[in-house]
Amino acid sequence: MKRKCAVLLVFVSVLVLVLGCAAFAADKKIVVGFAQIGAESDWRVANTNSIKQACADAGFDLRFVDGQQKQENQIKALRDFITQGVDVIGFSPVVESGWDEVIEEINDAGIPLIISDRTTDIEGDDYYATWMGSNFIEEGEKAGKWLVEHLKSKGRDKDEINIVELQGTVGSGPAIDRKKGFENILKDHPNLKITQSQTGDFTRDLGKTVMESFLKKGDKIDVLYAHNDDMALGAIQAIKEAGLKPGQDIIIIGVDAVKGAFEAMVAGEMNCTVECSPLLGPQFVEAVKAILDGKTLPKITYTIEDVFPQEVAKDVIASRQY
Ligand code: GYE
Repeated sequence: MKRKCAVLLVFVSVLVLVLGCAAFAADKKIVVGFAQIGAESDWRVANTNSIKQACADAGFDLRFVDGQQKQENQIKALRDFITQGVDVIGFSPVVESGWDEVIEEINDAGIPLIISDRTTDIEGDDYYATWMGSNFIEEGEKAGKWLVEHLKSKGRDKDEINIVELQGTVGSGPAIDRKKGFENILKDHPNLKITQSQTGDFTRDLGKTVMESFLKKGDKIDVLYAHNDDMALGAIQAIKEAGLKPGQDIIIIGVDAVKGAFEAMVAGEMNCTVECSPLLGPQFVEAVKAILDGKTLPKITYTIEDVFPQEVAKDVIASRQY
């Protein structure tokens, strides 16, 4: 009898243990670390909101760090995620170079890595599970093509056209590629020249300051090509303060298609924005789930995007989500 009781006791204990573990496993949240660049632009704020919302909807335990546009802060966050043993790491690299060491550490720890939005200069594609974002070269080309067509429609395609360029963060994927893409188109149009080009670090404040210095030089400026809308919006302010009419005296092209750009276009102060969607949250969440389910994802997934000229702004503005 005693023996039967002992066997039963062992059986019950094991059962309790197994059920307990199962309940714990069901309760255990997926832990995701995300090292964001900062909050430098409206695009970035929308991107952060999209990621936070999608992770909350999925019930993830999201460890989110704002790197305040400093690479060292992002590297520290990535190392902290390794120490915490998160299930998946996501990040958007502020610049392309300088990630080799920390990414090796992530790989050695066996934590899957999702890169979103920006790119690194590391060769090969073994070091990350998947990358999602925009084709920045194509965005630059779209901006260039729109300009060529616009000048043609105004009968100015044979004129000497001076372009000033506000570049994004030095060494970042979108700054390098949006410049490259735009110049790809200019190559076939020698009368279109970039006469001044400087970084505005993707911020509205620097966009304004740098535009002020472009204007101070006193040379003729026909076009402003800004690598994002925030810098274009800052520049519009500078152009107005200089007594000129943005969108008329100077043709203004931005990238992102944020609400502020549509408002400026409706007001006739900006001419075109090339879309770059920050709404990557749902795609990010799907990628996390797929990776943890052991699925293999495509190494690159580009977002599908549009170009919005001033003429369509007032019809489209109400439907914009960021
Ligand atoms: O265009 C800019 C932001 O990396 C695509 O970063 C992103 C860029 C975006 O600050 O507004």
